[in-house]
Amino acid sequence: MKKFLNLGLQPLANSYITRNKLNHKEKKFKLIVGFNPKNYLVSILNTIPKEKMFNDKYPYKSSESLTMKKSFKDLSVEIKKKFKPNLILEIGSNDGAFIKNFKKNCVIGVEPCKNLAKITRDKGYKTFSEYWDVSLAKKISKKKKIDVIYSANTLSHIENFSEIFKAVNLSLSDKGILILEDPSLLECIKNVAYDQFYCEHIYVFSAIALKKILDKFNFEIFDIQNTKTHGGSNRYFIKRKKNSFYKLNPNVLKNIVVEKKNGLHKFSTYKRFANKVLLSKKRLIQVVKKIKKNKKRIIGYGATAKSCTVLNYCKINDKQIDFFYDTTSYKISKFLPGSKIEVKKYKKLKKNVTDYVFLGAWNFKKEIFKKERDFIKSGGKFITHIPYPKII
Ligand code: DWN
Repeated sequence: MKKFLNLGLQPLANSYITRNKLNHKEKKFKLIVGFNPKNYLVSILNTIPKEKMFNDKYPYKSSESLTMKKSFKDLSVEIKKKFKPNLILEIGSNDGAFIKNFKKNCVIGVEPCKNLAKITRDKGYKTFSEYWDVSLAKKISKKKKIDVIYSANTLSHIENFSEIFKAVNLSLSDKGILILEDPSLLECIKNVAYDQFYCEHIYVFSAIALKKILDKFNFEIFDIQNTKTHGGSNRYFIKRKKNSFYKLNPNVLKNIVVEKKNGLHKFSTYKRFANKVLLSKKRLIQVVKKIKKNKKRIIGYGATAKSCTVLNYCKINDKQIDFFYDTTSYKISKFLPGSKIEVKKYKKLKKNVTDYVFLGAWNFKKEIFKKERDFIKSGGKFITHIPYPKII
């Protein structure tokens, strides 16, 4: 593993602090990112035990954004039409944004965060509140095999691939397929989106890396869709190698060629990225400093896990950003880890409240700008660091 980026000491990204614990010392961990020239994997070097992050108080809910709800709905329509599955399973079903698009008797959720699993179970969806592994796969697929396994923004959080793919192989029907969706490394590099790296994101995948991993477990990618969600993601359609039912789509080779053209197989690409990250940090600090010099207020929008990386790396705290607005009930009245900026219940933006808004949820820029068009019309400004720090 060759290190290329040091994002400093970081707290756990989703460990929002309650007011009574504000003065407690937070645990921080080195956030260093590396590249493996053998299998092209880009990953963080110090991993945190999963139980410390995905527990009974996990604060992130996929259904907080219309963009994600629509994306999951559209995909469910496509899956029903193309693959006509009798049984679907989602690994990391979160609050049910995907599974709710299927009939209750043909979908299963797997969600280790108990507070989230309870949401879907209470709505009548079969949900296993466990980590996806071989023993769970055996239990679930004993009587009936699964036709489609879907997993969005989850494989990037799991260190041990071997357990995952063994469990997938055990539970899929003969023609069964796996669909994986995660942020695209190519988009991350192009957008200097260094905030895709935090404790939960052990990996940011490229197609060339995933291909090598899958090869080891006798799986292969037969189609790739490039989606706009989470700042640019890849949706990989995967089958067992021996399954000849699905033809190889030319998109697979196209993606591989583009990734190689952009140097994702070379360490020098990541060194260049690290230099751009350093420039991004310097520029964001300058932008914020200038606004504060003019005695203007800044608030944040979308208390994301990604913001945790940016704020802690750039050493921006409650002296610069007064508070964050967020719609997620679990985050409200708590404080962002490290920077200790308060999260307040979302209210429509008003120019008399703030002049500048730091876009923590930059991946939902389109949705947020639509919602806040009155603020923008009245002269309100956003600060974004993607692809480079600027005021918009
Ligand atoms: O992989 C992960 C992704 C999918 O979700 C997890 N490890 C954790 C989490 O990362 P994140 O916090 O960076 O994700 P989002 O989806 O960028 O978070 C958006 C945040 O912004 C949520 O807290 C909801 C909030 N929000 C809001 O307050 N108003 C979002 C929208 C669209 C809004 O209008």
